[in-house]
Amino acid sequence: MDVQDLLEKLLRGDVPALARAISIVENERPGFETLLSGAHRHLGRARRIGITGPPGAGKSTLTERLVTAWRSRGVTVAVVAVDPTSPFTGGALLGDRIRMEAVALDRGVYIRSMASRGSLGGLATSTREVCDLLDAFGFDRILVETVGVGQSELDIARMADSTMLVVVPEGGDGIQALKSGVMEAADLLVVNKADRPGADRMRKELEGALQIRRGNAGIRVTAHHGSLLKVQGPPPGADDEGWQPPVLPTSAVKGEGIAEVVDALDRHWDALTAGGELVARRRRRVHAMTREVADRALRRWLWQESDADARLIARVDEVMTGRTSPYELAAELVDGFRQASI
Ligand SMILES: Nc1nc2c(ncn2[C@@H]2O[C@H](COP(=O)(O)OP(=O)(O)OP(=O)(O)O)[C@@H](O)[C@H]2O)c(=O)[nH]1
Ligand SMILES: [Mg+2]
Repeated sequence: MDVQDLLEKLLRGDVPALARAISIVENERPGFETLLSGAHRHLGRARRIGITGPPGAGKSTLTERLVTAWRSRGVTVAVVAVDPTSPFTGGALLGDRIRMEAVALDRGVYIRSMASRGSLGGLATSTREVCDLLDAFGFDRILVETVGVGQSELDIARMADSTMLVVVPEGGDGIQALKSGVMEAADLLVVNKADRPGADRMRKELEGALQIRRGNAGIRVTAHHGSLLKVQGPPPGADDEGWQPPVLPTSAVKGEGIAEVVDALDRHWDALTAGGELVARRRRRVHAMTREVADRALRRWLWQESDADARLIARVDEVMTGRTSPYELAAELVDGFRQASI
């Protein structure tokens, strides 16, 4: 398989080539880094949006609504559904839901599921790399949905330009999110299932928490419109980036509050580009990404190409009989390579 040929097809908008490239990257098959390297100078057009939140918060339903809203504005969208807890590529979580809808035959929409299959680079890296291919292909928006509010979801959220945290009125998700630090990474907070009781209380709770975080209570200006809250533009200079995360109520099942989310994402994008934060974020991404690629190359070399594993296997008995510990042995192995590389 000619990687260069595949890349050219992908850049021309060939969907089967895209699907093939994604599976090569996902499975880290030979040539995948050459492919990504070639795609790299075609990146930067797509806006990447991460959607995270506890299981069942309505992320997929919201995603579907956002896709429909963007498509009606002529914007193309790729959706990557990531399940960090599943060792299998799910598909059922999000893919089936959207595939059943009107967007199924729309060439402006592409849907892909991902799961942690024990790749060397880890799920966050693979997800970012699949997003790179979708960006190079030419999608206007890339939505990445991840289930949960833990560290692995956070890692995935960090590769987005805009990160959305979706919570529900019940269960004190807002506070949980705060503790896990996801709220720190959120540019938009969505209280979905606002058709249920408690949405307004949750919204206030989250706004209060955001204000405490910033230490500048009372700045936000908001107004009620029916059952849903409309959020005004952020006051300039409200924080370092000139951006205050809005708290947006939605009812994804009813399709309410969706236009407000689309608007808030556009405003966030404007704030990112106007303040130079987009370049700063993307610079951090390139830094993190290069470290990941180097990490993966080191691990590959250490365990697949060097004789480290053979040397380790030969000495496991020394640990078993108590002559050394795994820590001493690992330090010796690393020291050996360090000496050899100087
Ligand atoms: N009442 C109400 N139910 C909703 C709303 N949005 C989604 N749901 C329902 O909540 C359930 C979960 O929705 P999903 O969109 O699958 O949620 P999710 O966050 O993607 O779920 P996971 O990916 O499994 O974590 C479904 O039964 C939806 O119909 C809403 O706004 N209001
Ligand atoms: Mg889902």
